[in-house]
Amino acid sequence: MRKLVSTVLVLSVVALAGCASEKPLSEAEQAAQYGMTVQRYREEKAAAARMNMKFEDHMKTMMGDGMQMDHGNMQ
Ligand SMILES: [Cu+2]
Repeated sequence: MRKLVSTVLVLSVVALAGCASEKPLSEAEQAAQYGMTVQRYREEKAAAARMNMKFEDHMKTMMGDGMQMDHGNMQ
C-alpha cells in the first residue's frame, strides 16, 4: 500500500515535470516513473533489449494484469 501511494506520488511529480520540459527523462526519472530503483530499471531495460521490445512496451506487459513474461534468467 505504501509502495502504491509513493508510486502515485512519483507519477504525479513526473507528469508535472513532463509538462514543464521536453527533455527526455533521465534514468533516475524513468526509474521513479515506474516506481523502481535505477538498478532494477537498468535490468528491465536490458531484459527489454534481449526481448527486442521497447522498454515502454516491456513495462506495460510486466505491469499489466495479463500474461507474465518469462525472462528466463531473471532473479
Ligand atoms: Cu519483457
